[in-house]
Amino acid sequence: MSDFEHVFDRPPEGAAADWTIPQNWSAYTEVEHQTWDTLYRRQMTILPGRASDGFMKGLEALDLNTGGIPDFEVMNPKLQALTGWTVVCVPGLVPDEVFFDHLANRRFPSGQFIRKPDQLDYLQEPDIFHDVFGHVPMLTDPDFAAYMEAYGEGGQRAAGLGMLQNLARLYWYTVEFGLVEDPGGLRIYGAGIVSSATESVFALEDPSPNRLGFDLERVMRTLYRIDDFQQVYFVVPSIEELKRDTLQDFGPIYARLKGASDIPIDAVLPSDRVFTRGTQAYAAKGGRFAA
Ligand code: HBI
Ligand code: FE
Repeated sequence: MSDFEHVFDRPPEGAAADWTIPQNWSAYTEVEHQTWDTLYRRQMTILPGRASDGFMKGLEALDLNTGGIPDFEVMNPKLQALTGWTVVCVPGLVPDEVFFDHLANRRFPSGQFIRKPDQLDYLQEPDIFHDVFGHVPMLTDPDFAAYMEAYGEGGQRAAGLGMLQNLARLYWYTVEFGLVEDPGGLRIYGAGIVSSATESVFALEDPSPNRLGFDLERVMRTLYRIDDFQQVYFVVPSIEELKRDTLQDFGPIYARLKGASDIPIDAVLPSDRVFTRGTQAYAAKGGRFAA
């Protein structure tokens, strides 16, 4: 991650001890506001019928389409009234323990910067569009709100037990890249998907990836990739069930995981509930780096 621009060893100049910085909303340029509007409008042509009911409802409740990058002083009171969550600004990726402490206190850390106009389609670092458009709508759902708080508390504990790698996989395959079975069919709710025009389509419609039923221990053993579309997506029956599955004591699970092997990214196991057995053609051809 050392090639990331927005990553620091300690709070940079101007940041508080908890790594937060002011949003400084009035300093965003016209081009930066236009970048938000472009990305927002593009997702709104793609997400209806693909994003989960919960995400679409949250997006509407937050009213993030008032023109340009949302002002947190306007957005936060709406979010706080719904679930007690607020969004704070950070300079970029923050250390794990700082990240978990914010989540455990129902504060979601968002990047302050927005991508450059030549990075509309892809960047690895979380910017304010990914963090706010992608993550914040689901935080208006009371079950998801409770899950994320518990994740922050669990992160602090997992770090102490040396199990962070396993817990990070849970975050990846739910919060970032999760699918849910809505009454209308399979839908996306993961922030990494809903904030990406191309992955919003790929995750649901491409024949390449596996789509498998969510199983907590299975997910915690599964490798993932950070540089391209996922090769497997996990489907939860509902966000309420995700919350129930994860509000248990992970102690016994961690004890079992210590002796368990990692599961390859493209594996389909006999015990998996298979929604789609993918062809893996996209990854086999070299993914985003294909000639
Ligand atoms: N910092 N700002 C920010 N956003 C993240 O998503 C984030 C982070 N620091 C650490 C982290 N995520 C992950 O390492 C944990 O989910 C394990
Ligand atoms: Fe994210």
